[in-house]
Amino acid sequence: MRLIDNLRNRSDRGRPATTGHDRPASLPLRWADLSVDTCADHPTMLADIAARRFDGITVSGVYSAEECDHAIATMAQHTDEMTPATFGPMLGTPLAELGRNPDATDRSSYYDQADRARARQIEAFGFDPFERVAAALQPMAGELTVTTPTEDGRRYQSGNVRWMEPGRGGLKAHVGNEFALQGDWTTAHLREVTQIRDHYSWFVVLQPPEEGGALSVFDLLYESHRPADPTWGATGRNDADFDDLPARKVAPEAGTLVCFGGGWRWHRVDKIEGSRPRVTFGGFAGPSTDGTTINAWF
Ligand SMILES: O=C(O)CCC(=O)C(=O)O
Repeated sequence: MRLIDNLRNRSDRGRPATTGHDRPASLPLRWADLSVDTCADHPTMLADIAARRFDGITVSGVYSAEECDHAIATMAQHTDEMTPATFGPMLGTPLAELGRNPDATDRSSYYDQADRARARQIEAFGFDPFERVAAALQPMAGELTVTTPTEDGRRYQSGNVRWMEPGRGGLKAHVGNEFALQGDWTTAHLREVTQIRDHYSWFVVLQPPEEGGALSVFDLLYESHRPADPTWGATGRNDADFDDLPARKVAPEAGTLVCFGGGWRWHRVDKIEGSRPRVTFGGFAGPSTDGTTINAWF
């Protein structure tokens, strides 16, 4: 698999202010484009996003292009271990999948697969890729420590790798609170230790697509917007009603971290075009209930 050329300047900065529908193509959401060297200038950023005072950030330089290239080439050798999703395969199985397994009686199978996925990630990158994410977020976390929670010594999956293939529709419009607030036994321990309402969504782009595939962040909040199709099925949902809504388009180059209020702000991954999958490493995070850490999980 070939990593693509530098896609610098593909974020919405500099894009035309209107679409063919005479609607704004980008919104003045409260968003900052940072680099790993400038994160320390924003020590309250994660608290501000959690409190809905700020919408999101990009942080460039979390991985190098060579690290992304190497990781993708290595992980591509393990397609047999990947979990199918509507958009393509994933290396690492979401906690939410546990509830769909009628044989599961506890979370041990989730922790087992989290261990396997982490080992594959470390093998592919040559280091634990979440450690770099945590190091980038840490200066913006105030007194809190960015980490991954454990249950009886078993570690949650910090994030998974998503191959979003062209022609499969991207990831339909959603908002994290739709799912996070359902609260069955699969998330019972997570909810004890982590505030999952209004969680952060984060991902690092490992390979941008050729065309499309931007993260669209809409000027719509969880409480104040009902989608035309309220259900989420095996293929996601029909989100055509979002097509002409103004959105901030976030489409950074490989190695850039995106962290935003995905729990409370409607968003989607636009349809992916061209011949190359969009590949990201990502997950969710939220402040711990004891007020000491920011916990990442997937
Ligand atoms: O991986 C992505 O780009 C999508 C992230 C997302 O939609 C989410 O975390 O809710």
